[in-house]
Amino acid sequence: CERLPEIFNIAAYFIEGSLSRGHSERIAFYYRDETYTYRTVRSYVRRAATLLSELGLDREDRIAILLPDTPEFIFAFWGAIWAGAVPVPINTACSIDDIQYIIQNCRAKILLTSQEWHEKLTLGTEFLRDVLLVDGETPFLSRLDQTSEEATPSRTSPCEPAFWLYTSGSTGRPKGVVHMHSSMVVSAQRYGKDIVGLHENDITYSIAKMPFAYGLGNTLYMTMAVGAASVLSDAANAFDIIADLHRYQPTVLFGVPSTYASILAVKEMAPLETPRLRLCLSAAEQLPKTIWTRWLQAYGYEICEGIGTTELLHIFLSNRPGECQPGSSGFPVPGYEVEILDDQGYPVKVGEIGTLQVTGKSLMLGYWNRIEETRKVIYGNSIRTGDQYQCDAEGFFWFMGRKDDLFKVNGQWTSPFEIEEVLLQHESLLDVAIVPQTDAQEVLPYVVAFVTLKAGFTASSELEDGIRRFAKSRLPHFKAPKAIHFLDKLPRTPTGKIHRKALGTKLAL
Ligand code: 3SK
Repeated sequence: CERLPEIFNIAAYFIEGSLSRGHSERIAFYYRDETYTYRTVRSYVRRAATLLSELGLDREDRIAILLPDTPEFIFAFWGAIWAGAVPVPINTACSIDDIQYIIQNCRAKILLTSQEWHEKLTLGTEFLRDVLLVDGETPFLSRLDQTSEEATPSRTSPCEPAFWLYTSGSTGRPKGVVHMHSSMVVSAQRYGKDIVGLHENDITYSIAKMPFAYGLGNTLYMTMAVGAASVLSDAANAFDIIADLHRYQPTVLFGVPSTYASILAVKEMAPLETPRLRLCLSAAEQLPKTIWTRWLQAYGYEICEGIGTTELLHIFLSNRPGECQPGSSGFPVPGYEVEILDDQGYPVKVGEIGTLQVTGKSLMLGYWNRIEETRKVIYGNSIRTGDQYQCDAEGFFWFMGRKDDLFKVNGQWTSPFEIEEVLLQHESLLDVAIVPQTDAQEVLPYVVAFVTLKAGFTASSELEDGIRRFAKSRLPHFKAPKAIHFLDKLPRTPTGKIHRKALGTKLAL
């Protein structure tokens, strides 16, 4: 745990800190046509703390927040922490089944959501005492308007639970990742200030939403740590995102690879005009070099790629602005020690593939009520992320896939990314996912591609042949896909990563 005073409340630290640093009249966030200053945020956060306490939310009790990125999300999140309780944001992109599981699993005493979501849920009453709605007869905001703002922050400690984030693996139920009050201080300093160089004149725009650790940092607390502003948006496609970028003119764009690809795909129809943008970043998934290069050619910005995990709260490996190595995850963020280990736990040699182990002070306390899974990944102060990496002689880290993503073809370990990278250079392809396939006749695995097409292209056997020929001319023959399946959309997890397991299942059907 980071060295901080014995009594430490992260909500008070950021919110009172922003006022004492002279940011009270600065804009903290933009939402639709509204702006919220740091002073207004403090007022609503204190009111939320009072209201939640009055409703019986005690220290360490959980409040589930099932909302898109909105002011209510922010007030409830910080208000709960201010009161010593523990907010649990839930991604509205999760399945209903997982949402209900999370509300039950975290034993939320209060749920904050909208009428529409509430009607979709069948909620148990074992733990849940109250449901607060952001709309309807007595919306949450109007209740806050009627509440006093006198609450003093709960006297929490830096190492006690402050908030949870649920992470979905490719199998099994989502796991509740328990984070301490100190974790955000570490990520805001190490990544937000040291790498991104956030400062008070920045306006950030994040594609990832706040219930995802990447979005939480980009939109909520990294900006707050420096008195910057962020945009709360629910833009769902490239055109809406471009409209937002024009409207708010952010200086920092926290993207994900599929968004960069889809903005590029409509560049003739919707050119980007963002004179204030100073930095483009990417995480959550491997960014293909092709997209990196096209983005640079089209708009003149490099994309600064990094990788994080919910368990470490934010990014721990990152390229540095101005010296990006396209296709790589860069090198360790200051304050994090990153090693690549073999199956026996020894560091591998330069160029060899192994499992990533990361040590850093933003590490979670553990997975809620999942001791075996916690013990499997935590080694002292470190975590083994399950990501397969290699490091080159210059110290750049290269992601090879999750352990389950790598497969052998023709006796060679193969990463899906090297094949996806090549296919993405085909003029017709927007999105590509490679998975191995073995069928009854062919004992050895072969490569299969799932693809989506750019506007103006139609699936046909000629196009399939053309893509196959294109791949064969650029890859060893055994890595070229034997079959190509055209989809309207690739299946993605709630945090936007390609759901490779679901594609494997498609093949089995
Ligand atoms: O998936 C990532 O790369 C990521 C980045 C930042 C924070 C959290 C995550 C999972």
